Amino acid sequence: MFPKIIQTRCSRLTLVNLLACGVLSLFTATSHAENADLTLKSPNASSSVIRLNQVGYRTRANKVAIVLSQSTSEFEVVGAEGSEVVFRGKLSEPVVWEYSKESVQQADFSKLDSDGLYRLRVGKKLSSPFSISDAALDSVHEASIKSFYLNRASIELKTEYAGIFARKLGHPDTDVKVHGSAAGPLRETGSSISAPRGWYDAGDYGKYTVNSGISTYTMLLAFEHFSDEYKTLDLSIPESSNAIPDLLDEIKWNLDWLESMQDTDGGVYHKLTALNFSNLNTMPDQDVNQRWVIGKSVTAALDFAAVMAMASRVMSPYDAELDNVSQRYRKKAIRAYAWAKKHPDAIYKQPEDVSTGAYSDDEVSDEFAWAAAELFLLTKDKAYWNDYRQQELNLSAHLNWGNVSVLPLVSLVSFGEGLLGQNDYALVKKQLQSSADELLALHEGSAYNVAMNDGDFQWGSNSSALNNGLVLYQAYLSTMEEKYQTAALSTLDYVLGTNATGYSFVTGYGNLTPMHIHHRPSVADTLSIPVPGFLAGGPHTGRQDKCPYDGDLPATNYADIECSYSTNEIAINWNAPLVYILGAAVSQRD
Ligand code: 9MR
Ligand code: 9MR
Repeated sequence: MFPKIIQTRCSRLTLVNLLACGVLSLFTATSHAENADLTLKSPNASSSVIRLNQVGYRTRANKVAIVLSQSTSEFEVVGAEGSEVVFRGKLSEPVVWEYSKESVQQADFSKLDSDGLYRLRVGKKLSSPFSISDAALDSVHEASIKSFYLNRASIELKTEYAGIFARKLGHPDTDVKVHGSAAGPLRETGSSISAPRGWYDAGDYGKYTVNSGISTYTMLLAFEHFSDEYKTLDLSIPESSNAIPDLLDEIKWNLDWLESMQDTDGGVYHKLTALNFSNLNTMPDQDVNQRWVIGKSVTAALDFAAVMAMASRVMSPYDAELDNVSQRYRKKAIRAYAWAKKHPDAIYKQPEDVSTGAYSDDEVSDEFAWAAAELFLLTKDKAYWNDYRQQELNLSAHLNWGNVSVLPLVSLVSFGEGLLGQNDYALVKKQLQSSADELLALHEGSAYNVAMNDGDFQWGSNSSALNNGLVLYQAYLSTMEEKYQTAALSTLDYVLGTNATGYSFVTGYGNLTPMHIHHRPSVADTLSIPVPGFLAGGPHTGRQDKCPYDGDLPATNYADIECSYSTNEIAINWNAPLVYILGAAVSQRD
């Protein structure tokens, strides 16, 4: 019999259900752990010895748990109630993971492919329950996308779509003032523009062009790579009944805003925020501070150009419904790129009267390469290709908002076959493959089965893991070699519980999951649970927020407290690769 597991009820969701499911899974799993007559009494005691994907494994997926070294060399998988043994295996040799200083062993139960609800047992220690089922990730996948809707600016979230997370409209952004740092001849300091919609960046209410760029691109890439899944996915958002796939509708909410960030000269505002962060305990509608467009930077222009070019390609099949949107995006992309070429030194500098996020980056060759590659793919104009080839890229730097070197390769390999000459295509493919091979080596050498290095344990470390997964997945798409898929999807297991903190980092999903994210609506609403589907930033030792922490190592320095914006905030550029990897996982076919 299929055990009582929430994923069965949540597998094919209406979105109202989804919101209930996000909440329910939080409590159902916890009560399993508490009620079962087992060695472990508290819901998180398992995390002290056995770490695994608390949300679940798809039936034929790779399944590896991490066990703190034990005196026995064997493990078992048992039914969730603790009785029958369904699988026996040997633990790997103990190895110390440098990032948590623990000696750990791997328990590989990939061969167990009968659906059910189970626990892992090592000696007398039992893990929290986990499911094996092809529907295991459906709910978290949909929630990871729905979280973008739940972080929309300029819209009331109605109960019909948002369930208990309904809230009033905040930040209409129809009267945004031009800051001195962003003024030009046609738009003077203090003049007003309208720039509504978009997603809030994170736990704050700012809208930042650079970070929006990589996030929107990643979502568009997910749509392109997993379109079979996304053409029919119903997210229960206000646009669900139109002719556009819901994921594209959601992305377009942000593109609508992004478009309006372009100045009349083609340059692009760096961000749209108040001068300072609002108090944490503030709902969107309560934050009525004046909002400003601030700065015009080369990175904003280039990221804007890259995303508008990509969006122009992806949206073009829907031009009839969307008022020829692809032509508009195309023109905007071309103009932003031309502005960037004229202003290569326009590095964003935070004005003295502003203290919101900076997203400043003075290494712009990667952004130039990315925008040039996207514009080449869109327009087929060789001038962009020549520009692309002039940039020197540091391909061993891992993907994040400030380093997008690998993105032009991802796009050129995915969409450039036939357009690039054979030799050029072979070259970009080889470069992408060698980035993936470096990550594969990290994965294979990792005691925790995750492709992460020192640099990845930074602000938003969970997204570093998933971005590495995204790059690994590109090698799978171009070679169809399973090892890349396995390594890519392991990053998902990592964020869903197979990590040294014992947390499943997606709100609402898992046995032990963040309850106190640094996210204004989650703090300020009257609910005791956070808004679901968000990925917490994750551990690293930066401690920029000066909050109290238990762990002090790269992989353990994490605290589920509101204070901790450096480890427990959420952000669109962290959720976007979560969506991508979940999209990859749910699209996995035999
Ligand atoms: O809430 C802000 C968060 O969204 C940012 O990521 C973070 C870093 O820029 O800053 C947070 O705001 C804090 C500010 O920097 C310092 N004073 C306390 C604020 C949190 O309430
Ligand atoms: O993700 C950003 C991280 O790389 C930076 O070190 C940090 C401080 O500048 O800012 C992070 O981004 C935050 C942004 O500045 C404001 N919105 C919330 C973002 C996530 O914490």
